[in-house]
Amino acid sequence: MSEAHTSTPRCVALVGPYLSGKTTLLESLLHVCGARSRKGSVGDGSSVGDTSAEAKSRKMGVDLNLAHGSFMDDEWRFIDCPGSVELRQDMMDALSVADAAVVVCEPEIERAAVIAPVLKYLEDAGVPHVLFINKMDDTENRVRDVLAALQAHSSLPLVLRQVPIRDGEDVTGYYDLVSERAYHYKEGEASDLIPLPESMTGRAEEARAEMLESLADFDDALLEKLIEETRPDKSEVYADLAADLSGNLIMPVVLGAALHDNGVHRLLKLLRHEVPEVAATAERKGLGGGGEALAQVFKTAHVPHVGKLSLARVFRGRIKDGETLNGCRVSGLLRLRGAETTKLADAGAGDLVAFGRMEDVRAGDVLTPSGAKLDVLGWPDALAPVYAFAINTQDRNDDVKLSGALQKMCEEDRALTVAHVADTRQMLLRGQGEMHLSIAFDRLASRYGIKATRDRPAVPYKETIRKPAVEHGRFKRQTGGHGQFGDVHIEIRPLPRGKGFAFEDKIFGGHIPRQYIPAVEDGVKDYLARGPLGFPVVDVAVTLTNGSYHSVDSSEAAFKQAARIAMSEAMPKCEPVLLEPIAEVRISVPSEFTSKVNAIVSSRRGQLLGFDARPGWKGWDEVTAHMPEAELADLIIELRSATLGLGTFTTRFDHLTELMGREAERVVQTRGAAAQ
Ligand SMILES: Nc1nc2c(ncn2[C@@H]2O[C@H](COP(=O)(O)OP(=O)(O)OP(=O)(O)O)[C@@H](O)[C@H]2O)c(=O)[nH]1
Ligand SMILES: [Mg+2]
Repeated sequence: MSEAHTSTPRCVALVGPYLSGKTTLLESLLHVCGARSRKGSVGDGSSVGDTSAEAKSRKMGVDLNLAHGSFMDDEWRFIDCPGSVELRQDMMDALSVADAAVVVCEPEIERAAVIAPVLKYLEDAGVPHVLFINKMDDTENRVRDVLAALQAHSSLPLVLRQVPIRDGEDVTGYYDLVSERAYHYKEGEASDLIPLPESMTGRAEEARAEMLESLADFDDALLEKLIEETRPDKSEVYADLAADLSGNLIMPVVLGAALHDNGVHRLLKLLRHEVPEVAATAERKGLGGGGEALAQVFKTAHVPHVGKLSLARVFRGRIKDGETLNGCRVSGLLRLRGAETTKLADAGAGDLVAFGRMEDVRAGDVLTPSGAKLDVLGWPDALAPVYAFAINTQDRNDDVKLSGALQKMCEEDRALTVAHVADTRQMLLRGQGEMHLSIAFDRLASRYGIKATRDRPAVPYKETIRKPAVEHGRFKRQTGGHGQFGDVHIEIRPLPRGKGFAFEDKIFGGHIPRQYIPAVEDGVKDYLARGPLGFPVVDVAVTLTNGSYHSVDSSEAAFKQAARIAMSEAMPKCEPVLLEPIAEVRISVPSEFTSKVNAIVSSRRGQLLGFDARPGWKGWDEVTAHMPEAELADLIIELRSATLGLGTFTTRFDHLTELMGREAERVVQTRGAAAQ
């Protein structure tokens, strides 16, 4: 058991900011693992990942890319995650089954903050993570400056493992601070061992001392050696590095250029020695070692011609094709590599597989042969939506097809939800941003052949009244045979904001028989669904004060009609006024952007309520404001463009407020009574 590696496959997720080079790194990892004879590229569309039409047309990752390889007899499973903030859900879900993450970032200083959300998520989820600073072939920035900028966004100390060797401005190799060896990069191959250039010895020693000091913070024996100026054994340093990564005490940092395979061999070696095994990951997630076979599903994919696939990690035991898990049969056990699939007879602990046609299984489910309920593994919450489209079919005959397709797409992507809004009679597709929803929209066409249209979501305005009124409504019809007769006197008065609707019956002496009174209330409510301005009416009280009936002709329907008549006569005289929904919005941004947020809030008719440090986020603020819902539809777009894509917000309905003047006129003209 003292061996640094075992034969169980380990799983690493590639995460990090948008376009930092994760899919390129996957390609390079597979190349170094010998899993691809020719290395592909995202540039010409020949990579293992990003093969879908939606990924190719956008030149970005839109899905999880799974792949596998072996390096020095160790089995690896890779999950390359899309970097866009709008596609974070996939990353979060994939991380819940990974043994570790490689955070891929660019060697940037001004935009270093783009790494913050990923690091914060990894820290909160407790996933061990290594930082790979990519694109070292294309930078003049000094590594120590890049590191200082990145450190501001990590709670864990960044522990630099290599220093770059430069020829002029070009990075041509690196010095490994643990093995104390220098290497020269070689395109497509492992680097050559070279002597450390003399000019670098000072910097190398300094960086090595810094690394050891960071490790000594967690190892008293090492600290003593450093104080006594004894050189620690390499094996001791390696052991510390492995323990500190697994224990989420440090974030080791390596350098490279995935495009040229630079530093990738070294990265794999680091992973080989330091990434925890699946048993340790299971333990980290609260799962004991013994017991029956167990897998957790982290993603559902509906693949044309294949059907539903449940992507899962086996945490324990061995699972066979055809076996029953949670009462559902595994019909097809597959290994995925990009868009390719390979059939397997069985899969053991550590493996990353796809179970075929388990219709009742959802992402997050923990599967076992006995189906025992286990919630120890944990599962991230679905992200709350920040953007929506109202969606419709161009051809009404596609309506059933549309709801079937959306159901599948929402199952595949938990950050995507569909809701029918009764007030506005719209079907809303909600998600993480314009691009997230556009991808879904494109898929409706490319996968399901559905042409849909999209609109802005309508704001659910309401209306109320400012003055009371009394009214008499009579419905009388004589059309041969049975007639119809209902007669009511009502009083209408405004209620305070937020009180909704109240109905009171003050009939005495049987002027209207009891059985007709609910019909009067129904008639009033019917009317209130669309007031004089064209919107649902709220905050009114209606009192039935008097009336009369006919022993033969009166009916529930007649009283309902009489009530409607009384309401439609009275309400326009009650000074109807439009009510606009106001939300409480909490906007989170790095504090350097707080003043920009204040300006955005004011320009959108918002009222600032205050700002504070964002709980648990170093260097971030949370601004709270009341903002009209009408101003929130594209808030995320403006917010992201003002904050390097980092700003986010949550919102919840707070209250309704009167809307008057030009804006109210415009709403009534375009959406209300005048428009219908
Ligand atoms: N110069 C240079 N360019 C690179 C390197 N690695 C990746 N790139 C380029 O960076 C761009 C993005 O690469 P991807 O691999 O698609 O990045 P990604 O992180 O997977 O992107 P998303 O999944 O969309 O977040 C491409 O144009 C790559 O060619 C590198 O090491 N050096
Ligand atoms: Mg990618």
